[in-house]
Amino acid sequence: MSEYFKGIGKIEYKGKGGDDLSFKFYNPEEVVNGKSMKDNLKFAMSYWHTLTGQGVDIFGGATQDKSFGETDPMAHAKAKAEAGFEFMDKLGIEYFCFHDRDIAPEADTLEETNKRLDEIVDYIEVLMKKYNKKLLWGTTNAFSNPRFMHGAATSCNADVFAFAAAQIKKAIEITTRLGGAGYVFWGGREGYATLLNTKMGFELDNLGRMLKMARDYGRSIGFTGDFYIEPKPMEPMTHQYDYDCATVIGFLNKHGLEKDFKLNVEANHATLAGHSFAHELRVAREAGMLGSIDANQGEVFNGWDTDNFPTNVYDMALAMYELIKAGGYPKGGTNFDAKLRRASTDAKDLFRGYITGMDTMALAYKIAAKIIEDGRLDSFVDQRYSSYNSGIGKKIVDGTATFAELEKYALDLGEVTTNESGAQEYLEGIVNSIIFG
Ligand code: XLS
Ligand code: CA
Ligand code: CA
Repeated sequence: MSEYFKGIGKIEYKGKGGDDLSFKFYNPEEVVNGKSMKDNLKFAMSYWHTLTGQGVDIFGGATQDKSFGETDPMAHAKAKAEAGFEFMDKLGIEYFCFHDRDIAPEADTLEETNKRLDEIVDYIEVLMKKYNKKLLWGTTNAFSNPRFMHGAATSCNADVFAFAAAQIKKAIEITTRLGGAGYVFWGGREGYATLLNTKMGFELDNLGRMLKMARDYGRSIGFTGDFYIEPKPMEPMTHQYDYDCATVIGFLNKHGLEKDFKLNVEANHATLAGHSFAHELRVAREAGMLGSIDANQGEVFNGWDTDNFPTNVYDMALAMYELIKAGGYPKGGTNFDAKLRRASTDAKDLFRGYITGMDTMALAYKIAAKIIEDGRLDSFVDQRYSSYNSGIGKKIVDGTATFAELEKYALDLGEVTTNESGAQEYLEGIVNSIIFG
């Protein structure tokens, strides 16, 4: 087997003085919250950006070569897999995530495409054993091929729905075969371009039908992992149905999918929806549905999905606070759905991107752990709601208070005399002193 990333050895933790090809803050064996950082963060490589993305944008072609020295489609698929496992091995990343079409290219017929998948899955299985790597989640690319121009499960064309179902069935089979801990549904083109041609309610019901069939089939073949929906508000469609966490949770509850599905929350999609990443994670956590994370960040002033490697430690610390408060990942992990900038063409850049991302996540996680250990934020919040611990507040929470009783209470009170400060600036100061103190 050839070495694809020549001249780059295993990336080690060297601390603050380390060079660009070492971890400065991520020490895999460091124990925080009773677990190693490796197990707290459960890093995953995204097959698509890492091994497939070539720096293409709508104004120009490839700037990064991902041929791995091969031109034949299946030889290329194998070389890609080899390069991917070498990359994970060198970075000490334990997990990976893929779309079916990332690992093997489509052929002329579905039957032939499925044969290609079987062939590459056989090979990936060998590599997983050799390098001791695990599949965090699998998914289906039911959005790139022109047949999905109107969507997949939400297409107006029943033949497309059937085709998407066949593709999802196969992708769940290979995910199960590779011991995947999760299966993601990102609604690639599940949305609309214009309401003028769209039966929205009908499309949403069809999406529910597809997910129920997927769940039932997955369980019937022994898939015990979590299913995830990954919210995103727009792009490629004008409006995507899985807009944000709150929307998706409502949808899952309506369709009886809430026991099998959790959320795969992506940072860049949160900001596209006009939310902070921490907000989206809070929504998921409060619903008991925080499953997995796609770690990245958007360019602050751009309204599209730029999938940069995460560098904003402050925002990520508030996000990691939500993860720790949720009790960590149930079965998920931290997938770098992140890509190099188009002009980052040095052979080392891919490693540098991951290293910076992993260091950012580690710093953020450790800060979040300190905020929780410090306890001032938690005790402030507990105190802020303490009027619900006794008296009329307790009756409201217990569900025993009636409108008549509350009216009498208010009349007796005459006016609300105490309302304490929300003290936002005090709390922001605490966070800063923990980060920089
Ligand atoms: C695209 C999504 C996609 C999902 C997997 O915006 O982030 O990459 O994570 O289909
Ligand atoms: Ca994603
Ligand atoms: Ca994205």
